Amino acid sequence: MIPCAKFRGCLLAALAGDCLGAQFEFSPRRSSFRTVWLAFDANMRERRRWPLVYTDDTALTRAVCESLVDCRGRVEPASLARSLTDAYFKATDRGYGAAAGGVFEDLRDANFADPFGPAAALFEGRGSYGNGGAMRAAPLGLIGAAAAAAPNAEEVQLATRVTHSNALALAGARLMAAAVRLALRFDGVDVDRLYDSLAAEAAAADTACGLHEGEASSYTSSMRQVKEFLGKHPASSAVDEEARAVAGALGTEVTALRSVPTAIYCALRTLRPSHRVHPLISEWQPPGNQNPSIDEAVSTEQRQQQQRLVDCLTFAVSLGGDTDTIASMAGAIVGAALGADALPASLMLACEASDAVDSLATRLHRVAYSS
Ligand code: R7I
Ligand code: MG
Ligand code: MG
Ligand code: MG
Repeated sequence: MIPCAKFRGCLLAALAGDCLGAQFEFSPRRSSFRTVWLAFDANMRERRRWPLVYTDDTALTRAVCESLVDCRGRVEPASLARSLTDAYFKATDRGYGAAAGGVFEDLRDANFADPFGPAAALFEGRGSYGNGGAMRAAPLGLIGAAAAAAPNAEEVQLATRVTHSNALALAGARLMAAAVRLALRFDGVDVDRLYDSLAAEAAAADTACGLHEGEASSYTSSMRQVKEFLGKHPASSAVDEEARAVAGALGTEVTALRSVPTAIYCALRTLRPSHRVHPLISEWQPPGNQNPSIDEAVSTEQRQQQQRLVDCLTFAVSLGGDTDTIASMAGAIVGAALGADALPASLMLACEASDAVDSLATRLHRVAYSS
């Protein structure tokens, strides 16, 4: 059985990536690793509840969880459409993609009669290739890792099609869900094996969605670039050059193809046992360590896990562009591998609704193992 702490780590780190990244989303210029880190450090030192609000990424991830819990771990498109739409109308100002609002309005106006219709009509019938399906796919990876009768890749595609029907969006969401599912079983050592499994998932997703290897628009070719970057091991002093190169090659756009492989790189980079967290962060003590009323005293090992996660989120945001989404997806993968101990209490205090996300993760875990 996958421990509940891994479900919680996944969803809480996804929340943290969204909240931390939102302050930088589509800034006109990329920020240095140091600049991003100083902002995060300040966020965690505020020591008040929820200075950081979450965006559409978390609103819809929560909605996916709610629907999965209501449907005993299954993807039911009508339930999911309703849950996503409810989340949207609860707060339409959470930074939704330009096409998303219209889909939710159409779904509501037709009383969810055709959960796939509005999304299929977008962009002259080609459907959106935005990353909005992938950004909410983590719960599908969690539930998919657990029960034998859990959502498979086809069901991930069904869940995605409620808002995104383009092949690039479907394949990206499949790959993201697979990354979370595989990260839950990561042994802490063999990142090459995790990469190989992900590359196989990318190839399967390309084939299933009709994307062709060798063309620029395939996850297979992006994953090959991920492998090249993983082989490089640049020094911490070159972190901003690394970020520039990764952002240019893999992308930081709002499209699934140019954000999901980027998030996977951020996660695998951090999970390599040889990875050294940036000196700014290895010298950092979670602020609550000086203030036990916030952070319980943590062990050396737990502090290292926390530094690793924060290093990952800082690097992801330093890539620029779609920072909330890339950091949220990278966080989901790393959080699934490391578990909830990797979340500093001071970071959880700073992120909106962390308590609600935490209990939702626990409910999802219960559902995953009760069928
Ligand atoms: O994919 P989506 O939900 O957006 C998610 C992003 C994340 O960064 C969130 O944090 C939030 O900021 O938004 O929203 P969509 O509107 O479906 O897709 C995003 C954008 O991608 C669209 O608004 C378009 O600009 C672009 N796009 C396309 N452009 C041309 N042709 C998506 N599909 C197409 C297309 O087929
Ligand atoms: Mg967002
Ligand atoms: Mg936005
Ligand atoms: Mg975004």
